[in-house]
Amino acid sequence: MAGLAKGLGLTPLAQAHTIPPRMRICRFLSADDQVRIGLAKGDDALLDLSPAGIESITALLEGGDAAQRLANLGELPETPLADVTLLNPIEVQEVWAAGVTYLRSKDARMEESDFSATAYDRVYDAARPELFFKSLPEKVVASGEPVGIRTDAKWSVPEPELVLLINSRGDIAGYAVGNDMSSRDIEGENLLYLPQAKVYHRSCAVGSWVRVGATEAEAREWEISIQIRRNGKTVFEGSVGVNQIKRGFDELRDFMFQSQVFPFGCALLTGTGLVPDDDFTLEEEDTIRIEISGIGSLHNPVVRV
Ligand code: DO4
Ligand code: MG
Repeated sequence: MAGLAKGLGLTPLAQAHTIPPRMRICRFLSADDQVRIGLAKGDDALLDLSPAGIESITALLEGGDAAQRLANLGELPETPLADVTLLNPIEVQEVWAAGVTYLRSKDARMEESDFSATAYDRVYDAARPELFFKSLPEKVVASGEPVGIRTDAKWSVPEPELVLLINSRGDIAGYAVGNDMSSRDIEGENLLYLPQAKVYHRSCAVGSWVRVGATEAEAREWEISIQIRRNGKTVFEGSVGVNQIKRGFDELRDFMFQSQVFPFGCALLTGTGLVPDDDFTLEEEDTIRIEISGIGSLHNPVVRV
């Protein structure tokens, strides 16, 4: 073990570690350029899970109770976060998104659109939620990488959202921080343009931490916050409680799995409750920082794509 840790450029721990109550895992690039899975140790370090045979987030989430498995590990090598690169945690999962799950999202969309306004009103109250495909896993942007605003859009916003990581059996096995980048003028012009407003180069960011072992009741106590900075100044900030989401997580999961299979599970962005005022649009070189209190933060600069 000590030899393996040394070979990886990591410091072996003298004693078995104590698992933190806020159990968070990540995918990271080690100092020797290997993709590995890590368990957060406080805010500044991680434990490398490869000596415990944990080589993917997908396998851990598929295996059943990830938190229980992580609580029963022995001694593991520790490394400072400053020495590694954190990667996007979505390995092979399709990424989907729910919409109009917060009142603020419904109201803002009704204002931005003309003849399709009633669609938002109706779906907010309907039994069936709005669910749409958002991204292939390999196109998801990691924390630190640029998110995109479309060249042909005039009104672009980030959508800070809680992400559910659901395994192939439909268990909600983890939670992450996501950004459902959107072109409001394109969506507002005609609802049939939604895929163009939502699915384009660099339009989906997720990262870096996956919180495991939390119930929906715990997640509903978290706060989602956003800060957008431009030329050294904050140009938009806001926060909303996860408890403002209208639909239950199981309800969203059940519709996701209705007449559908996800062989490796899926990721589901659960909708936004934070929409800037109508005179706000993102600009190139803005920076976006999204934080969810129970998970961590996602930060991305903005580029035109
Ligand atoms: O109906 C369009 C998309 C809604 C959405 O992405 C959201 O509410 O977060
Ligand atoms: Mg959204």
